Amino acid sequence: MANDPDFDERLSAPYSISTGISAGGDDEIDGYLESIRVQGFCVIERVIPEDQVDAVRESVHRGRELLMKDRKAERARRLELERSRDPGYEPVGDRPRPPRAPHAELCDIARNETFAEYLAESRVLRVARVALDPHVRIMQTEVNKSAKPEEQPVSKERLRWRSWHSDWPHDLTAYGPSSEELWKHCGAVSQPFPDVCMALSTVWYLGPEDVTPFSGGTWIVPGSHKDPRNPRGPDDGIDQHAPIPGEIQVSAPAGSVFMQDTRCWHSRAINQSEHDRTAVVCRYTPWWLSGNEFGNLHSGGHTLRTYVPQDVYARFSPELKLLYRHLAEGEEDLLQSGNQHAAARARETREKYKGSDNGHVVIGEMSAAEWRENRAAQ
Ligand SMILES: O=C(O)CCC(=O)C(=O)O
Ligand SMILES: [Fe+2]
Repeated sequence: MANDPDFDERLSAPYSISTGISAGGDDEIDGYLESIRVQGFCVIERVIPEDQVDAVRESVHRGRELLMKDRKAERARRLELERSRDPGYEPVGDRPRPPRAPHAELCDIARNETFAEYLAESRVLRVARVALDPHVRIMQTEVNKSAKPEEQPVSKERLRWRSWHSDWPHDLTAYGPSSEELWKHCGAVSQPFPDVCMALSTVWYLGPEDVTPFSGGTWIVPGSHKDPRNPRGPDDGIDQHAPIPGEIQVSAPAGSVFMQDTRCWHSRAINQSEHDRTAVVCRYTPWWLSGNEFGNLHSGGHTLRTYVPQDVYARFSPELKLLYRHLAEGEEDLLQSGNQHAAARARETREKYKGSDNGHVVIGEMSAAEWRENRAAQ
C-alpha cells in the first residue's frame, strides 16, 4: 500500500486528529453534531472497543448464515401462503410479493445480538437524539454490507467507479422500480428535499482492517446534504458512476461508526485490500418518520415489515429495547415518552406567565442556540 504512488498516506490519518474534534464529554458530542450540520456526516471512533471487534465481526458472519436459512424458509412459507389461495400459483421473478404481518420476516438484528448492544452506545445515541428527536428508533438493519476485495490488479478506470446515492427516505430509485413494476419502490421524499435532517444512516466498520481509501472507505461529498440536486435525480444531469468534485473517502479504525444525514451523497468504494471489509448499515430515525420499517420494502428482502421475536427482545438492554420496540413481537411502541414529560411541564408552568402582556416578545429575535442556553439556565 505504502508503495502505491496513487495512494495519499495523509488520507488514513485518524478522523479525530484530522477534524480537531476533541475526545470526551459534551465537546465531543457537539463536535459530531456540528460536523453533521455543516458537512452532513461524522465518524465516531471505536464505538466497538479494539479488543472486541474480532468477536463482533465473527458473530455477524454467523448471524448472516442463520439469516440466509431464515430467508429461504420465509420464501417457502410465502409460496405456501399463495398456493393456499390459488393452488396453481407459480412464482415469477420477485413474486410472490412481500407479505404483511403476521407473515413478516425476521429482523436482521434477531440473529445479531452480540452486535446489537453497540447500537445503543452512549455517544451514538446522544448524537442521534439531538440531531433527530429524543425518541429515536431504528428503521432498517442490514447486516450484509461488506465490501469484497477486488480482483488484482485494480485498473485506474475501475478506481474511478462510484455509485452515488443518498439513503432512504432520500433515495430516489431504491429498490429498482420500473414502469412495469412500480411497486418495487421503497418510497422517497420529493425533490427538492426540505432542509431537515430526517434520518441518520450509520455504517459500522467491523474490520478486520481499519478503513482507509485503500480498503473500501465510503465515498462522501461534504456539504451535499444541502444541494437541491441529487445523483439519482431524473432531471439533475449527474452521472451516478463518475467522480464528483469535492469527494473524499472515510478513514477510521475498525470498530468505528460513520454517521450521515441521509440526504448526503455517498458511494460504496472499491476495496483494494485482500480482506473483506465487513460492515453493518442501520438507520436511526425520529418517531415521526413512517414506521413501516423501510418504507414499503426492506432492502434485500423486499418485505413490508420485519419483526423482533419476543425471546430476543427480552434479552435486549433497556436502551436497545427503545430502538426496536416498534418491531418487537407483541409490543406496542409508546410514542414520545420524553415529550410527555415536556408536555406535562408545559401545562404545569402555565400559571408562571399568566398576566404578562407579552410586549417583550419580538418575533425572530431569538436564535435556536440562544433558546437552548436559555432553557439550560432555567
Ligand atoms: O458500504 C458502504 O461503504 C456504503 C453502503 C451504503 O451506502 C448503503 O448501504 O446505502
Ligand atoms: Fe447508502
